[in-house]
Amino acid sequence: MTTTKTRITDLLGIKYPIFQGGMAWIAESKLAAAVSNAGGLGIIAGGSAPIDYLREQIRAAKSMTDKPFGVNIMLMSPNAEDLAQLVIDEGVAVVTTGAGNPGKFMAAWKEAGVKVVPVVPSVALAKRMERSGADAVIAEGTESGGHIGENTTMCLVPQVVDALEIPVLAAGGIADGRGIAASFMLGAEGVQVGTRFLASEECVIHPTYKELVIKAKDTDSIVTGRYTGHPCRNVRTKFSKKLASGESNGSITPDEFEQLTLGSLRKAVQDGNLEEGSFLCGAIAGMINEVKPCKDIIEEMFSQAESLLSK
Ligand code: TUI
Repeated sequence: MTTTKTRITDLLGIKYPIFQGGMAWIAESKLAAAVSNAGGLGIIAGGSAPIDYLREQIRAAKSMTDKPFGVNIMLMSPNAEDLAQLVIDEGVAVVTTGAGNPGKFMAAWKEAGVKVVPVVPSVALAKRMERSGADAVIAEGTESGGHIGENTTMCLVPQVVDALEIPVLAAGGIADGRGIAASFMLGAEGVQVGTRFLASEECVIHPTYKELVIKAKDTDSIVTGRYTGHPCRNVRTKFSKKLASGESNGSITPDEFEQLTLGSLRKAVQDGNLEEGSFLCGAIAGMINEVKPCKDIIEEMFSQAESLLSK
């Protein structure tokens, strides 16, 4: 078995079937271009950023790479509708979506020739996405950073693979070649990786954020906000522990929780603010111990996966 020629590499004309996660506030043009130049699919995160900023980011990425890259649309964002149109206007090759059902945009994207790869946390949504014309799906397990579903990568990926004809990428808990090899054993034809790229040279987050990822142990990610309906996995810090205990003992109401976390991702990414910042990261952070260039990360991951799968 080879990990470097799949329906995903054929579909997108990329060397390695690896997407860089569309991490809000984090995944901008420099990171996306570095991943695309290394042979993966770099992705610019829409998050809740203004459209003019995102147009600049897309154009900046075009100036830094002649390879395909994607844009992630966070469907709960108020900018989702405008961004859905911007990717068409700018001729972006690939759209990934998160935190919702992108069904209403699908026809316009397909007509414009944009490849559509939604993130799905369940078999039911995966099937709906296939029916509405998705080119592939990303089955994302609860090991992922940020906003998560409940099912694990190990359980979700093979069930989505069995239910669909289109190719499936695995996400959640993948940060080395063993994770890629395991994903392929589950039937995936590619992977999406977020947390590993936080600790890349090209990732522009505050040094405190990178240090938290590098220093994290296996037990250092926690999920907060389940009671708001938007559970988020992040690094265990004084702030996230305060949120978690307020959530479990009832001293913070869901409304107060929303107020406390409003803007908290920006405070983590730009200011490294340990008092009020949410440092989103996946459960695999404990395995990441070194900052490297994206190219080295990707090449080492695939070389390890190939060697494991050839045994
Ligand atoms: O979207 C993510 N990860 C994210 S988004 C984000 S920003 C945010 N800010 C405030 C509240 C929530 C998020 C930080 N991290 N990953 C992809 C993902 N999509 N995970 C789970 C889902 C998902 C959940 C429900 C996708 C579809 C879905 O559908 C529900 C429906 O409408 O059927």
